[in-house]
Amino acid sequence: MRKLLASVLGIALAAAGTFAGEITVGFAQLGAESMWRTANTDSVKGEAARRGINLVFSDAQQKQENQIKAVRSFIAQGVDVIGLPPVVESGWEPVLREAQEAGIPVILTDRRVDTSDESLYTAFLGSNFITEGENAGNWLVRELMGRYGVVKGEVFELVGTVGAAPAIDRKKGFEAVIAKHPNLNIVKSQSGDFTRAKGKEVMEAFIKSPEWDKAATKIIYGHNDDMVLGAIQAIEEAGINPGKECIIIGVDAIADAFEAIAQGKMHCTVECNPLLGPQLFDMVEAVVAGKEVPKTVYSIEGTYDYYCAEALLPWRRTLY
Ligand code: GYE
Repeated sequence: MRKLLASVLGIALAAAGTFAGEITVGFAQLGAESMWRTANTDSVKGEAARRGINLVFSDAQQKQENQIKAVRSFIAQGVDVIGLPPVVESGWEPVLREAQEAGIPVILTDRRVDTSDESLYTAFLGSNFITEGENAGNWLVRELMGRYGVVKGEVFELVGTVGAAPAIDRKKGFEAVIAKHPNLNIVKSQSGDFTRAKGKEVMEAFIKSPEWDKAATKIIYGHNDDMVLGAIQAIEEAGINPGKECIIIGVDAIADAFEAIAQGKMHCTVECNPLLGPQLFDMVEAVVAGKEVPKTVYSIEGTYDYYCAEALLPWRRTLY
């Protein structure tokens, strides 16, 4: 009955073209670990406010248990829709089932969950992280060919949060590309948990490793720009010139990465779009109105390097 009323009301409101004050969305944000995340939070909060949607927002500080608690409290409050960017891929089935039993649709944003039961969520909205990893790998192969005429080098990989979809898939996509080149290999790989501070720490350890000394072509591939920017600090503090002595690739395309590239300290960033608010609330309104929504919506994303970073920086500063 509640659902029927909600959908009748939803259709009426949709016909009226406004949901102001009528929809409550619980958004279980995963943390505030990176500039990507801050931009994502601003996009979600800003768009909810613009549409007059009641947003119940929580920040799980990168802990799955906190996110699960937040989802349970949204269920108890009886929100209309839950938005969930799951910090890691596994372990979501019980709480998603609870939401399903309560009749509350869950829209996954940004990161996927690992489940064989797709009925546990309504839709996924975000990036294809495998494609992003491939974009990083393809840029690198072209760069090496252009510079040296051979595809050869040693990769130091700064991995994202262990068990997180973007860490798993950015590695997978990148590895699939470089696997075709026997002289291009990952020689060190460690998690920096998507933060600047940990990226710096991990890079300090990389620089002290025997692999670093042995590497003829030093390549740093970070699963996000924040870790890479932390790594660049470590590299500079060690008296190494990041722009001249390394090849450095990040993911996200935050404005600070464009700036680092423009300054000649970094070489490439693969785009990952955090501005998901408008699409998320389009989907929320459609779901509340009882309309069908696509199961998966991927963002369209590019790759940027030193050919364009400086020219694009002012525009990127207006984005994220
Ligand atoms: O790339 C990283 C953030 O899940 C796509 O999480 C997101 C990633 C993003 O911490 O900066």
